[in-house]
Amino acid sequence: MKLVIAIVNDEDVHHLVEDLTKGNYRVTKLATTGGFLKSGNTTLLIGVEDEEVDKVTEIIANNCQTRRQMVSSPAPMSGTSGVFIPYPIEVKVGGATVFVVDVEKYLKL
Ligand code: 2BA
Repeated sequence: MKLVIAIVNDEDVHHLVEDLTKGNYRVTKLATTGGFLKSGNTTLLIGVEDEEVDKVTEIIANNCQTRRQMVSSPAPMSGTSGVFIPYPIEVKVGGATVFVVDVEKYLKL
């Protein structure tokens, strides 16, 4: 058995969870925050049999879009002044960041 951990954009979650539950997959949804943008995203935990992993990642890929987001980043004004000025940088976020890990035990007690 595998645990699929998918970090996705909040805007994609609704349709994604709908498609996963339609496919009879069990999903746990966690409200999370990205360390870089410090804005909300959603982490889904999906426990599946090994042979289902490809189907689950396909559903995730079909529902998650890549987005470009502007973020304000501090930069030193001069090397030694210690003064920082913010400047905008563009980052590409998603579609989804997915980890697939082995499950040692799956218990329902
Ligand atoms: P954030 O950490 O808020 O990152 C949002 C986006 O900012 C990232 O998109 C990436 O394009 C950019 N980014 C992140 N760290 C950066 C850095 N040090 N320098 C320049 N750009 C940087 P994604 O890669 O699609 O990641 C989306 C979210 O997925 C992340 O939100 C984080 O919550 C999670 N994530 C991504 N990779 C991860 C990893 N290896 N471990 C744990 N969480 C991860």
